[in-house]
Amino acid sequence: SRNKKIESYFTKPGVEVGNIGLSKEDIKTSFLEKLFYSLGRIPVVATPNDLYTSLALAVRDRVFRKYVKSLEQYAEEDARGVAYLSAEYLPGPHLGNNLLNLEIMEETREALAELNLDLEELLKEEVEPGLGNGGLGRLASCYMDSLATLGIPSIAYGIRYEFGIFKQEIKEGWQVESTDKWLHNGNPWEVIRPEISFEVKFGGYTEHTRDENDKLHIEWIPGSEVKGTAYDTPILGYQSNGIILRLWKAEATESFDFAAYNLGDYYRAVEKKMRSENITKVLYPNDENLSGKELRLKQQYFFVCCSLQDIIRLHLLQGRKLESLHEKFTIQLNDTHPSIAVPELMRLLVDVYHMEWDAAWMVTCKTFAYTNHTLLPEALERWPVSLIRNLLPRHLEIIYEINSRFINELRGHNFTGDQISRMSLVDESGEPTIRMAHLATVGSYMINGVSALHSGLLKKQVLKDFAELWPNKFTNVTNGVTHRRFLAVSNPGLSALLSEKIGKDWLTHLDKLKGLESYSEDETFRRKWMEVKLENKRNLATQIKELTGIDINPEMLIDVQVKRIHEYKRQHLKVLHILSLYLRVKKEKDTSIPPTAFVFGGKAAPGYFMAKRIIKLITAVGELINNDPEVNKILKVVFLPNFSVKLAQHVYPGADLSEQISMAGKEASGTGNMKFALNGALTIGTLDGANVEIREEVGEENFFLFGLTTDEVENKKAQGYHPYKIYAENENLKKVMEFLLSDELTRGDTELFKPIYNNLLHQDPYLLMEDYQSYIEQMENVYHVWQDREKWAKMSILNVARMGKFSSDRSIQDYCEKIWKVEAIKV
Ligand code: 475
Repeated sequence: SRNKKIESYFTKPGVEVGNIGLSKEDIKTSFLEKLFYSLGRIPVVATPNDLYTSLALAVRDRVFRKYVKSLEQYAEEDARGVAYLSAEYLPGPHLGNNLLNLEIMEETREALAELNLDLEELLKEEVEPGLGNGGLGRLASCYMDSLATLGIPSIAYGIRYEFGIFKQEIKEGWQVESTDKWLHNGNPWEVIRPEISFEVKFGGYTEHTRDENDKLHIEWIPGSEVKGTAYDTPILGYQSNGIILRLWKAEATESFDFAAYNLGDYYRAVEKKMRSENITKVLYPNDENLSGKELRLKQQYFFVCCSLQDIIRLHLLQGRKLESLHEKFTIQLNDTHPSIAVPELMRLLVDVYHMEWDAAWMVTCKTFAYTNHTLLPEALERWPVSLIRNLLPRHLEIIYEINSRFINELRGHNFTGDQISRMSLVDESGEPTIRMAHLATVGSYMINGVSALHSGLLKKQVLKDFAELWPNKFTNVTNGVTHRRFLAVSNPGLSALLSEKIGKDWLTHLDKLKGLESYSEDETFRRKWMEVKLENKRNLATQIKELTGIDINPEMLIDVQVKRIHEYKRQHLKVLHILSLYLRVKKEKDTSIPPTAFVFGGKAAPGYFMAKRIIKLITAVGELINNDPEVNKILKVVFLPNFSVKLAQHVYPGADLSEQISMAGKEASGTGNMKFALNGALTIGTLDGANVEIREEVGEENFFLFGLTTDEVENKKAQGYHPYKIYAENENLKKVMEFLLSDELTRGDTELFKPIYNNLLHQDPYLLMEDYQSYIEQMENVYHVWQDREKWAKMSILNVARMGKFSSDRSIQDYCEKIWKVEAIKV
């Protein structure tokens, strides 16, 4: 049936070029047009990638139509808009999401079926852009979905990394990294804009001269230059507008090879070109950790410089003056990664557009707002003064000037010397460094944390002095997730059940889920609920089998922890619990434990020794348990390789239990916690990040709480914490800990888990020993409730019904009201 003449595929006579209708026939026609005329393929020879690409192109046309409409309207209304600056994005696969947002999922499925093609197969073909590490990048993408859906005039800027986050494979139980060639098969979603490109300077020196009127002129004579070119990807909202994700790629400037070329030194010229392109080659894979590498600072400045030039271009295009920049644009800094934007905007306004310092500073401080995503000291960005001097000599001067004026202001407020040195942008305690969080804070009109707890701690810890100086500049915006991708697209079974009961309004108003509450008492509904969950668990079991070869019985309790591997997130606490169960089954012949599959997933930073050991520990425990016939009917342990947005979309719907077990005070918010609960998983967690608010919403009786609170953690540490003592006094814990060194687990390599063992016994910075008992006990309670599936189902329904607050639509509305003062313009 694939071997037909081209004409026979077009059922409509006289099909027109530029067909963008939404009917089944229109989609079929466009799909074939793309296959024939954009790719030059006929069905018999078309590869799966050709078929996927044709469909993607057909869908992209429709997405662009919506985008162009939004743009027209935004321009017409001369609206105030948001520019979102983020070094990372994790959009996930575009195709399914765009089909949902265009409301053509079924039409497309049928159109393809008539051509003997399966939509699901084509969806699988898409390689996602892995342009981020984890939470922060994914949050940026959720926000784009909501900005588009709500009709907020906005543009998102970032970096078009040629290699995204590394691909993770598990070999002999260890993480092995390889490069992510996400562009290998082409990228049908992006459009290059060769005419939107800007020059970016690096290095060199500055020249200070005075003119005849004694006015100071400063010129930056760079040592090198590169060009940034825009690549645009349209992001469509649900039933509504579209916005652009504009990513910059580094290239050599036109003149790059001039001198060398004329001298006939072709190779030297090309080498220079390659050096320029290095800037956007690869994403740094450190989540919540500094790399401190020059190339990373280059990446940050590169994308900030291009983005600010573009914003200014857009502003001037409308015939406006730069003095009003802050009235038309607000620029959101996604963490400090783009915070070099503060001195860069000052440089552009003062040096390039000749504004007076005070006027320029007023515009700058009213333009930026800054979101902090982490309090971990090792993640707070600091750049050595020497590095900035070499790479961005003019910016260093500007930072010093900002700092000296700021310090004068502090003196005016009678701040003490201690306070002043704590608050200074320059840390002179060791090698002088610039504290980027301070720079972002001084240069912004608003600063926010990402959950109520985190925003509170931000004011109490990292930015304490600043919060005292400017109490009104600090606020909270609790994170949210897009329920369109993480429920409607990824969990069609549950979505259909929801819509059947409460209608489809929840797609744009997640609060409508409240309407489900009363059905938790309805037995028939509960049965349907459990059937949907079981189906999703079967799907997850299939994924697990495909990816790991491990068989999971879908009836088991599926207990999941997926997130970056980090000691503060305490994946190893989960492992200690699993080992305690293993010992019960194995040594005490206790078969009363409900069958459970423990599923882990997440990447470790390639240079993070302990995180990589923790992965090896998980897989070693898996090897032991999964291959032991005495145990493997009751317990299974799985490590899913290469966790990604695509894989996540199978994981959340299939989970029964969500592990959110970080030490209190460390997880700024978490967003996986929200995705699990939205899909009907119950949570076991500490009072950390947004867990606090999730528990508040779903009710404490529907949440499995354990562990110390943030205050208790602080007190414990202040009193002097002795993990060894806890270990010595808890027989069960002792056995579990000793098992880490056993031959059974380590196969004779007794050194294998010593680093983890020693760390827990003698330092234990994240209080695993302290929280162990409380965790074990709460897990017993989980099992107790699990035995009563009706009760479990009730709790699950109530969790979903009460998740309204955690839509990213609500977060974006909060940003609009509390920070941006921007209004929606719906097409
Ligand atoms: C928090 N990443 C989550 C999420 O707000 C929170 C830091 C330095 C360099 C590279 N990446 C980072 C983060 O700091 C990060 O992802 N933070 C996370 O942001 C969104 O939900 O609790 O850990």
